[in-house]
Amino acid sequence: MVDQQPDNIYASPLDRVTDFAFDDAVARVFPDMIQRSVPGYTTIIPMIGLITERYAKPDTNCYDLGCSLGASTLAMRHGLKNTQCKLVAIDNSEAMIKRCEHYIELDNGATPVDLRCDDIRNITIENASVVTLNFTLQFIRQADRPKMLKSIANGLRKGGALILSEKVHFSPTAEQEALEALHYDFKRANGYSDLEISQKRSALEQVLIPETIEEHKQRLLDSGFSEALVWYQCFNFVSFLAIK
Ligand code: GEK
Repeated sequence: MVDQQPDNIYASPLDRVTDFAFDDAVARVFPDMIQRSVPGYTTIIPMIGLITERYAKPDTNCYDLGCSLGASTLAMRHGLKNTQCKLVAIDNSEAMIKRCEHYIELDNGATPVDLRCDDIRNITIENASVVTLNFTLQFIRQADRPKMLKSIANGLRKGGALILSEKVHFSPTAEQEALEALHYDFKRANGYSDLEISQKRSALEQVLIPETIEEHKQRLLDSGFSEALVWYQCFNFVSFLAIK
C-alpha cells in the first residue's frame, strides 16, 4: 500500500509562501492535488492510453517525461499491449520516483517500465514512437524548452507522436480572465478555499510559466514536428498532439 493523503498543504495561512517544489509532502498528496487542480486531468490520462495505442510501433521506445507517480506511464503501458516496446519513465523528484515504483509494482501491465530519477533535459531520446510530456514542460525554464522539444523530435521516428499537456495563457485579456476565473471556480467546486487558491498561486508564480497555444504550436513546428494540433482543452488547460 502507498499512503495517499488529501491535499491541505496550503489550507492554513503561511508566514511566507515559498516556491512550489515536488518534495515528499507534495508526492504524498499528489493524486488528490492534481485531480482537484487540473481541469480535464482525469479525461486526459485514459486518452494518453488510447493515443499510445494508435501511435506506438513494435520494437520502439516510448517515454513518459516528468512521470510523477506514473498515472500517464500506466496509461501508456496499457496502450502498448503486445508491441514489444520499451517504456521509459523519468522524473527528477526522488520522492515521486520512490512512490511511483510502488504504483508500477501494483499494476498488472506486461510491458516492463524503466523508471529513472533524472532531469529530462539530460536524457537521450532514441528510436521513439510515443513521447508524453503531461504537464511537465511548463516547469522547465523557458530558455531550455526549444532544446528539449528538438531532442524529442530528433529521437522520434517519422510518424511518431508527442502528447504535450500544458496550462496555457491567452493574450486577449478577456479570454485570459474568463478562463482563469473558471479554473478557480473548478478548484472551489473541488473544495479548495480562497486562501488555498491564492497561496498555491503565489507558490507557483515563478515555477510554472505558461505560454500561449500559438507559441506552443509554432515552437513544435520549429522543432521538427510536421503537425501540431490541440486534441483537448478545458478552460486554460490544453493537450497538444504533435506528429513528426
Ligand atoms: C501525470 N505527468 O500525472 N526533469 C524531470 N522531471 C521534472 C523536471 C525535470 N527537469 N521538471 C519537473 N519535473 C504527470 C504529472 S507533474 C504536473 C506531471 C503538475 C517533474 C516534477 O518532479 C513533477 O513530478 C512533474 O514533472 C510535473 O500525468 O504537478 O502539474
